[in-house]
Amino acid sequence: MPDAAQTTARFSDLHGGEPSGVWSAPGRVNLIGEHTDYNGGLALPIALTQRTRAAVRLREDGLLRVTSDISDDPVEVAVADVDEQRPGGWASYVAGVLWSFGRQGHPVPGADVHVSSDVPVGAGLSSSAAIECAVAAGLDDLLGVGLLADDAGRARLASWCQDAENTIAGAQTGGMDQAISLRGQEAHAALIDCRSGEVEQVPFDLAGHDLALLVVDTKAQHELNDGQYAVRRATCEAAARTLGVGTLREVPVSGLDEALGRLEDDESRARVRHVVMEIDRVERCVAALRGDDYAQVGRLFVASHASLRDDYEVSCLELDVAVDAALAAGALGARMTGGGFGGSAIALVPAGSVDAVTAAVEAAFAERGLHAPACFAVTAGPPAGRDA
Ligand code: GAF
Repeated sequence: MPDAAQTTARFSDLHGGEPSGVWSAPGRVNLIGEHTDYNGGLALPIALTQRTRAAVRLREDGLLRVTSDISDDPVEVAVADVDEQRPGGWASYVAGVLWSFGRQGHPVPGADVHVSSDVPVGAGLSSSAAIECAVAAGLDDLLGVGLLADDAGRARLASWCQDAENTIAGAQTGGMDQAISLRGQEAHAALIDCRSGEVEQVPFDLAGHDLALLVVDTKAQHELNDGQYAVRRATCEAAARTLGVGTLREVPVSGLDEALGRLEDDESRARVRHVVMEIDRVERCVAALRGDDYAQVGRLFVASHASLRDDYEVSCLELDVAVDAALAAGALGARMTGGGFGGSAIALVPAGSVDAVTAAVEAAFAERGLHAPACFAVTAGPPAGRDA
């Protein structure tokens, strides 16, 4: 990824002068706990070492001017005009954060921003939250808000970024991605309780156990604001209303059958079954990680994928091919990660099998005439912060 000096240099080329600083924030892989965050449930993501950098300088004329390494053409919008879907496209993730700061009583007088990233875009690895959190870290520093200083502040900043994504970018996402980007820890997975907002750090050191976590970016298109994600969320919220609970988190596994019996259609039953069982799998996965039982972690990955594929119906051919090929080649477990409908899968593999599993996945894609995937091993990196 371009380092802070390169991001500064690009900023100077495109905006003139120096930025006031450079901040960065990680993408993420969710180990398990998918489509649970907006149900008040549990999720267990790691922050990646792949990061998005934002070089930022405030301006006083009410204008936001954004550039990125992907496109030199600046997007310009008056801060006062930022609104639902305006300016639209990826710049909404930047503009949305300015809007959120204003909404929280910290008006931004304008800004020049240059974004560079090595979080693959559209791969379901949370590239959008990484942009939001890098920009939020910069504004927090430059406006002297001070929320980066501790975990409670970072939790607030994460909720402002989520507000930006929900309201300005138009994706009704649940908050896991912003939480891990701001609150993750190196060499740890974060057990996020999306009801209480609490985060518990769980040691995550695969190398010490001769294991690796392989990401398969399927290159299948993934969009969270195309309607399907919002439909899943709405179905869960309607089911919670029918069951008389605030969120599906309140349905215990022991009461699942009774709850399912009170729902009227098979689709709602399948969605609720996924959510309730997935929250339980997160708890079991944390116990397995703490007990160094990686065979069990693998089994839970497999069960999670089957549930997302069959009950939640958010998988796709490419994700299923990646998971099946990885398992056939010796992975302990594999599953889609993130929102689904494309994006990435993960596989827990013996460290010595990374190349063999990669080759098997690539061969399976080639056999089916699918776009070549990108496979790479990942580790848990640090959260958002200032780079320069
Ligand atoms: C996307 C969303 F942004 C998250 O909030 C979460 O719901 C996830 O899909 C599914 O677990 O990444």
